[in-house]
Amino acid sequence: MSRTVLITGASSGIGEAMAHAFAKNGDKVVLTGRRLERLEAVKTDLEAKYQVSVYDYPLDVTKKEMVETVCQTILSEVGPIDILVNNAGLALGLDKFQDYAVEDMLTMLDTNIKGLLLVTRQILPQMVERNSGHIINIGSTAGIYAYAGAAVYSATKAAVKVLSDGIRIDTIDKDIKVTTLQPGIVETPFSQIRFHGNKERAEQVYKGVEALQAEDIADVALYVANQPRRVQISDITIMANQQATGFTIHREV
Ligand code: NDP
Ligand code: 8X3
Repeated sequence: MSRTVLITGASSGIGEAMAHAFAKNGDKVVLTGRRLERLEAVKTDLEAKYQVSVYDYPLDVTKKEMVETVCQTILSEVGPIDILVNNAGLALGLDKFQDYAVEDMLTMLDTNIKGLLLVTRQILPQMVERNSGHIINIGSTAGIYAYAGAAVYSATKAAVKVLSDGIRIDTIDKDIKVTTLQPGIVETPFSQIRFHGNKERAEQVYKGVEALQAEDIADVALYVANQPRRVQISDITIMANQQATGFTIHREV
């Protein structure tokens, strides 16, 4: 049966790949993100490839009023959301905590934690009311293993895991699943964003290692979403073959 899947951060990387995976599966997808032109391009691509309805709504998850308005508009224009994928997120910088740009720290908190909880707060009540739904939150191996220069990013992803656990407890008497998906190193525009557009530095992150691809994470998200009613995958960690912890990576140079 076709479901309606709302994805935050669907304009790029893992979110875009998940939009393809769900659309290919026959699900309706609702794409959100800040860059409307990117959302439109993804929508056009999906509509050309798959026979499904695709919607797009510009949304900055850090803006409280915008989150409220856009989520309520989606619920009234598209209808109930069966699967919410909280994927929008970012790392900014890779510096010692004592040297960190404060603005970058706050943007990570606002996007990765505040954004996730604001969107979920808007979408979850209709799942509770309908006694049906699945929330898939994108954490990271960074939330399990802290690493140098990433104290705040790691803390935000640890918070994603704990928020997921708390929401699972609060909805335990409802037919609602909550999953934390924790990817390791995935080759996406993530590192370019982290290094404020420095392409050369971003390329170094993936040098000598066969990094995960966005499609690998999308496959896992679809697997998690396609389990029978009795199965709830609470947490799932996906590492690259040459990765042992967040930053313990064997590189062939
Ligand atoms: P990308 O940079 O390709 O994608 C990030 C997405 O988040 C974009 O679609 C971006 O859209 C969106 N986004 C960022 N800020 C906001 C905001 N304020 N409001 C709404 N959307 C926003 O990176 P990835 O695909 O790699 O990252 C996706 C998720 O996966 C993130 O949560 C990241 O932390 C996590 N992750 C990534 C890993 C990796 O190695 N790449 C590993 C583990 C987890 P737009 O700019 O249009 O708003
Ligand atoms: C993003 C991947 O390796 O920077 O979560 O933690 S990493």
